[in-house]
Parts: sequence; C-alpha cells; structure tokens
Amino acid sequence: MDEKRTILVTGGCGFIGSNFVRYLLGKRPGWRIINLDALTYAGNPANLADFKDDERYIFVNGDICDAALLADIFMEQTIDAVVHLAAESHVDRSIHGPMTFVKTNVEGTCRLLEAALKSWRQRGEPEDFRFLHVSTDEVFGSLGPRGFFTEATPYDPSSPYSASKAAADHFVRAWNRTYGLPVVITNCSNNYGPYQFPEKLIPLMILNAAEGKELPVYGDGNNVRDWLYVDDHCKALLLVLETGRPGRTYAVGGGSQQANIDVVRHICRMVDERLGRPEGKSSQRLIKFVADRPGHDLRYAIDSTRIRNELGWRPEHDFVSALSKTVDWYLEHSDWVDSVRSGSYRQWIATNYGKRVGKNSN
Ligand code: NAD
Ligand code: TDX
Repeated sequence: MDEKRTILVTGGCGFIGSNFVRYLLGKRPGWRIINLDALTYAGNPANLADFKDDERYIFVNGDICDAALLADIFMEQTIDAVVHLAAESHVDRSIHGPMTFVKTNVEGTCRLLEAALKSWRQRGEPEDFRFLHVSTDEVFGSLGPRGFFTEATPYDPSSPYSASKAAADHFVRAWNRTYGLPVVITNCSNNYGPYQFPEKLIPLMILNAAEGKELPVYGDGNNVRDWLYVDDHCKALLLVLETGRPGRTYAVGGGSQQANIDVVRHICRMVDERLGRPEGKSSQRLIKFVADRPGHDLRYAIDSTRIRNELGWRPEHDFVSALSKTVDWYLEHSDWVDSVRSGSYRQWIATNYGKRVGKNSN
C-alpha cells in the first residue's frame, strides 16, 4: 500500500479507537489520521493528548450521523480508508436506553457508508480504498458450553446493542454487494487493556477492588468471554486493513476463554498483591453476586482460523500477564480515572447497580 495514506478513524477517542490511533501512528509513520469523534461520555480526547501537536493527527469533534459534516470531510480530504469504530458500545446501557444505539450504530454507519461511497465513486473507484467496519462477536448470540463462533455462524443477537451492531454489519455487506464498495468486516471478542471506560467488567472491577467497593458479579458468574488484549486487536485491524480481501469477514478472538468469576478472582489477587492486602483482608470479600443482566449471553468463543491462516495473525499476549499489565495501568493512572468518572458516570452506576440486590460470594 501507498507510503502516505489518509485514514478516517471514527470513534478514535474511545477505548479501542485511541489504542488503534496510537498503534497506527507508531507502525505507519507516513500516514495521516483524521479522528472523527462526537465525544460522548465514552470519548476522551485526553487519551490521545500526546499527539495534539503532531501534524499527522487531526481531530474533528463531530457526529457520524451528521451527513453535512461527513460530506465536508470527504470533500476536503482525500480519504484512502475508513476504520469505523464509533459506536454506543455498552450492553447494559443499551438495555436502559436502546434508541441511541439505533441512531449511532445503525443510522450513523449508513451515513458513513453513503459518504464513503460517494467519495469513492467521485475518485474513480480506486481499488485500494477500504471501509473497515469493526464489529463484535455478540452479533452471533450465545454459545452453549461447547463450540466456537466462525465467520459462517448465523446472526442471533440478544441485546439492543448486539442487534444494532448486527444491523450495521448487514448494511455494510449490502453496500459491498449492491454498490461494490470495498468493505472488510471484523467481529472480535471482548477487549481489555488501557483506556477502557470503567463501566466495563475489567476496569470496573480493578477500580472497585482498589477502592474497597463491592464487586458486582451478574448471575452466578459463570458466563464466559474470550478475552483479547487490545494491542492484539489493533494488530489484527491493521492487517485486515492492508491485506484483507474486500467483501470478506474476519473473526478475531483472543483464544482466552474465562468465566467472569475467575476474571474477578484474578483481579482481586493482583490488586491485593499491589496494595499489600493480607489474606484476611483480601478483595475477594467484596465479591457480590447480583441480579443477572436480562438476555445475558452465556458464552462467547471465537475460532480465528481464517485470520490466522489467510493473514498470518495470532494473539501475542497471554491473559494473566496482560491482565496484570492492565491492573498496573489503572492503578498508575488515577488522574485519567478521575477525569472520566464525572457526575454522569456516578449517575450511571446508580442506575445500573442501584436496584440489583446482592449476596456475598461465600
Ligand atoms: P467506546 O465506547 O470506548 O468508544 C466509542 C467511541 O465512539 C467514543 O469515543 C465515542 O465518543 C464515539 N462515538 C459514540 N457515538 C458517536 C457518534 N454518533 N459519532 C461519533 N463518535 C461517536 O467503544 P470501544 O470499546 O472502543 O469499541 C469500539 C468499537 O469496537 C465499537 O464499534 C464496538 O462495537 C466494537 N467492539 C468493542 C469490543 C470491546 O470489547 N470493547 C469488542 C468487540 C467490538
Ligand atoms: O458489573 C458487571 N458485572 C458483570 O458480571 C459488568 C459491567 C459486567 N459483568 C459481566 C457481563 C458479561 O458477561 O461481565 C461480562 C463482560 O461484561 P462487559 O464488560 O459489559 O462486556 P460485554 O457485555 O461482554 O460486551 C463487551 O464485549 C463485546 C463490550 O462492551 C462490547 O462493546 C463488545 O462488543
């Protein structure tokens, strides 16, 4: 691919987006990145503050649903590829307020597809243009105790979040089949690492354990997720962007299935070690089993054979050591933590956990 490419990244101030922008600027120093982000509660420009004065990085504060803004961006810049990460991404929030998910994840994706298609056509349909849509394994619904998701697994989403991502995936594929837009789709498993908003399981549990607050585990804690370290995901995204086949889908998994309760126990042990808590005062005593998430998928696990065999990707981080690094990052970045836990964050914690009655783990 060209030495100098201009990439439009959406949602670059969020968790995966900010890790991806940092990864890309490091791996492809000749590229320019335009980061379009609406700065919802989940978006934080401080995640990329170190690139503020870097001429390769342009931040645009705006909404992917804003067709006029998208038209301006595609007119003013020659965009060689779009990496679409902007989304409402939290399942629990989608249960409390699904319509924002429909707006951003479905309408926003279609607006972006429309703008990309128009510009691609005006530029004579360059073959190396790519629209990389970043999706989730949650579109496939729930696995039982055995088996894996592959690219061929039928869609069966359970939550308003996953239904909105499934709809977006269908539209992206439709723009490829109907209009020929060179799209690629990734469906990945749960990510973890630095800069994840502390409403998601891993950062929430690290911070609550460190602060001596309850650790709310939904249901019996036996739901399983296939954890993918965010750097491994970024590596997969760049590989798919550069070498993925247009129209193709790639399933990306960490190969690291863990029951939620085991994840929480690992975190307790790691936080106890860091804070020098003796056994009798272990964070484990803070674990509370609380009312389950409605429609809670039992298990996700990905068979990544396609991306491994066709593109040569494999995850490099093992779960326990990358989790340990993640625990250190949160404990060492209390300024970042304080800045994202605003009044609206506290409001969310009250909304989601206020009515869940808990029982202790022992
Ligand atoms: P996040 O919630 O941390 O970040 C989302 C970003 O999108 C934020 O910066 C937010 O401000 C921005 N955004 C939201 N609505 C917008 C709008 N209308 N216009 C422009 N920007 C908007 O999400 P994340 O965890 O980084 O996830 C990124 C993508 O990866 C999402 O599409 C998500 O569905 C997908 N994904 C995430 C995971 C995971 O484990 N986090 C797993 C699989 C797939
Ligand atoms: O307080 C909690 N207690 C708990 O037991 C929270 C927040 C979560 N959980 C459970 C629910 C899930 O089984 O932990 C598991 C992980 O939950 P989340 O971190 O909310 O992630 P999940 O619902 O699995 O979705 C995530 O991975 C797939 C991302 O948020 C999605 O954007 C992505 O598509």
